Amino acid sequence: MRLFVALDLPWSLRLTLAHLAAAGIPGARWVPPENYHLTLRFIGETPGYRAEDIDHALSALRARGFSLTLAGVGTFAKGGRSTALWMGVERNPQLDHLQNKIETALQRCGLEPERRRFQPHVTLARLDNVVEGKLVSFVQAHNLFHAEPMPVEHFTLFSSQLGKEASVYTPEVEYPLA
Ligand code: 3AM
Repeated sequence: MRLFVALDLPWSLRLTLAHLAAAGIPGARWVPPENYHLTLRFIGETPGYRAEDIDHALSALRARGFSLTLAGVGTFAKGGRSTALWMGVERNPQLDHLQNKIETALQRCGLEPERRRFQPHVTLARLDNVVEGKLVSFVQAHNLFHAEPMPVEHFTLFSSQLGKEASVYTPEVEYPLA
């Protein structure tokens, strides 16, 4: 199984993001609203016995619920090319704390530490040879975007099946926050 840990989003918020995403940016492959998520930890291909360990470790994790606010947009780039367009998150120490606890729990299960800095985001589109001018206009137009705060009452272990058009993400287990 290919696994990752993420927050899902309320439907009202998905629809708001989908509305923003209805923009013409040649080279953008928009993520379908049912796939929006905020990744806390990408795990990757996992044998069954380890998936069980991961589930136990995540079940034992205790953290408080909180609220978070999506705000601003930005892009990731690799080798000078834009690869993803995303919605950002207002600074949120409780989110960082939760992500940290998940990272620690997964390392105890034997996973290699995640080397990349946690940059919370919701990917709106993946980009191939995007028309940069259109991308810049989109970012400028939506940089001051600010969503309603959303309650975070659980986090989720997802499995992902890679597809040609879009991947299929299946919530496998939801872990409640106190
Ligand atoms: O949350 P986003 O959309 O940025 O790109 C994948 C997606 O990220 C990322 O994990 C999330 C859920 O699939 N992902 C896929 N392969 C990855 C890898 N090898 C990866 N992240 C890190 N390393």
